[in-house]
Amino acid sequence: PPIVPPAELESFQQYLKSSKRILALLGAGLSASSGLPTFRGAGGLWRTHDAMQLATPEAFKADPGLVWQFYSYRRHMALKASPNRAHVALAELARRKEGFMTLSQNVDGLSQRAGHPRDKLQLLHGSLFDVKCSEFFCDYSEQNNFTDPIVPALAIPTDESDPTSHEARKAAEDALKHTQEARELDISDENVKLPELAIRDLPRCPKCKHGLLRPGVVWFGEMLPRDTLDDIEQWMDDSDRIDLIIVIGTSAKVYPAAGYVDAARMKGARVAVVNMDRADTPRSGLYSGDWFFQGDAGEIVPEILK
Ligand code: BJW
Repeated sequence: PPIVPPAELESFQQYLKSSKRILALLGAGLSASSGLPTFRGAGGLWRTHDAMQLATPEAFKADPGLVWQFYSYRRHMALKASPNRAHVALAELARRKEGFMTLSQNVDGLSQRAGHPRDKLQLLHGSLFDVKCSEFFCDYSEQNNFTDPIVPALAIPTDESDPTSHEARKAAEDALKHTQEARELDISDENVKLPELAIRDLPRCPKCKHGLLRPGVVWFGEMLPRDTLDDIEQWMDDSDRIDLIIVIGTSAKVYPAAGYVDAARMKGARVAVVNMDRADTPRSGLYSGDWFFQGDAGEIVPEILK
């Protein structure tokens, strides 16, 4: 059976064709079929911690080692993952349509790796592969740091590095059956022991030589990057009209990101939502003339953007 009702597909594609100024707002659900977990709902826990509670300046201050383990793990997983067909379809649409702009809340780098034109991609919440100094007086920052692990102490432990845990022994036995290589342990599982970490083992700022480096992502209570906000405002102000906003794989609960749906609507945009869960539509809901496509973004997005 078709994954998208044919009548809705046709009405959306017709409108997409005639649309000139288009926004896409992306969230974690876009990368779900690449194997990366979302924040809210199933998969939103890292060990015993709510992912949302680790994404704060307070958590970093209280336990920088734990927060770095969380982000180092996510850097590693994002590098191992591949962009899915939805990332590719969006990148193609962005190249094809002049008045297209993507606002991504994702920090995993998958849109970039799918070839999304960089001048049409705004990273609202930064990137796992940017790092910066955590000291307020130091302005050190670095982009596209793909070193994995970023420091040796943050390497993902393997069954060989920790042969004592039950999990490790089980993994080691399985591994023997398949390959001779050491197998990485799943440190997102609370039953797997985390390696000991000392503060002096964490990445340190090469400029001030004092502060700890931190991931270049936007935590709760922090400002989104000024130049990103300015660029988006500029794009919004370029014209009186926005034709369409496509909202993909986001719970649309985090601001100011979610506010762009209303901002677009105020300029005439019709809204198309792609989500696994019908309850997760932007706050103001959907109106007549809007679309809701339910299912995996990895399947739906390439279908509707064809
Ligand atoms: C699928 C699928 C599949 C699954 N296919 N779909 C106005 C009102 C109320 C509060 C505020 C407000 N303005 C600001 C605030 C405070 C706060 C906020 O918004 N709080 C709300 C939660 C209430 N905002 C901030 O603090 C922001 N800063 C700010 O406003 O600064 C100004 C300021 C400063 C100082 C004082 C005062 C003001 C910053 C927000 C930063 C968010 N950062 C994070 C972490 C990034 C780093 C990291 O990755 O670790 O960003 S939090 C997390 O949420 C991450 C995400 O980008 C973001 C959004 O989540 P997303 O992508 O929507 O994921 P999920 O999991 O929520 O949803 C996944 C969806 O996919 C679900 O709908 C599934 O159904 C679906 N799905 N599989 C399709 N296969």
